[in-house]
Formats: sequence, structure tokens, C-alpha cells
Amino acid sequence: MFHKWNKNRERAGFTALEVIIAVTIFAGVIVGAFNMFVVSQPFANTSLVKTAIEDQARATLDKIVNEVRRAHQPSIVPAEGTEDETSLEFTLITGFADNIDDPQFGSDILYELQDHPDDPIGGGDDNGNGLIDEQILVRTETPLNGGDPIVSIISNFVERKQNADDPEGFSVSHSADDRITLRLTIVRRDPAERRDASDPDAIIHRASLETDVLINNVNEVGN
Ligand SMILES: [Ca+2]
Repeated sequence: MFHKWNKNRERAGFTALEVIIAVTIFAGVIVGAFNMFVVSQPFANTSLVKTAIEDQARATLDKIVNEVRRAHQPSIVPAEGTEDETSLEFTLITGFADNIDDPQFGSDILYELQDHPDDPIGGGDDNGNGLIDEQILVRTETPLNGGDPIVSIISNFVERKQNADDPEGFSVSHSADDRITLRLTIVRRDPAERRDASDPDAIIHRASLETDVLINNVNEVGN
């Protein structure tokens, strides 16, 4: 009897241990699944931001390239042999009257790097978006025959030059063989970032794209 009671007691203890192990494993699985969900959300957002800034840089450069292809070559500023300017200006050709020597001119187009109006240079993050003194790329179209200029922001979140060796967030070079090289750098803070923008460890994502366009020399006919 005593023996049997003792055996039952051992059996009861073993069952309790089994329950504890089972509960512990179950709790571990639940906690693990929860962590996976919580942690994976910022990672998903991070990859979305990286894709978004690359798309933004590419789309902006494509737009400028498509327009500069229609530029009257002699009107392009910076002129040939100029490097790393922060603006690009030209007059559009809308067509040709009778022949290729007689271009018809359209609007004057200016692309220009500017300070963000809500975050002027000062070393701080005045507009609280996690970026210090970010800039904007502005397009101004001035109609040929007067009329008000049309001003639009074609890219925000343009990186400010960080130091003397760092390129500008938007730069234009015009080589001697009439090739225009455009570079645009877009920055965004990580969606999970909680540190202040002035913290050097704060995670900032960056997409820097460069593209070349050869100006069609047909526009130079008659020079
Ligand atoms: Ca800012």
C-alpha cells in the first residue's frame, strides 16, 4: 500500500513536470512568433523605404533626361567643360519650322537645388523628419513669351553635401564631348529609427544614382 502510494506520488510529480515543460515550450513558441511579427514589421518597412528612394531618384533623373534631350544645345548651362554644378538650365526646342536649321523655341527650363523651406541650413532638423538640412530639387518653367513661371518641386529628401569631399545631392557636369552627367542622392530615415537626427548612429537610407545623356548635336547645326 505504502509502496503503491509512493509510486502514485512519483507518477503525479512526473505529470506536473510534463505540464511545466509543455507550458514552457508552448509559451516559447508564442513569444517567438510574436517577436518575429514585431521585428519583421520594421524590416519590411526598411526595404520599402530603400525601394522607394531608389525609384524616386530614378524617376526624377529620367524626367530630367527626357527633357534635356529636347534642349537647344547652345542654351545649356552649365556650358561644356563644366563640372559639378547644382543647377541645369536650357531652352526647349518644340520643333523645326522648315528644316533642321530653323528650330522653334519653347519654354526656358531650370532645375535647381534649393534649401528645404521648412529646414533651412543650420545644422538641425527643423521640420522633424529625421534629416538634417535636407534639400529639394525645384523645376522652374518660364514661358517663351512672358507669363508667370511655373515652379514645382520635382524631388524632396535630397541629401545635403556632408563635407568638402562629399558631392552635392544634385550635380550636373557637361563634358567637352557634350555629354551631360546628372547625379541625384535621396535620403530617408529608417522607419524604425527612434534616435534624434543629430545622433551619428541614426540610420539614414541613401540612394545615389547617376546617369548620362549625350546631347543631340543636330541642335548645333548653323552655329
Ligand atoms: Ca529635416
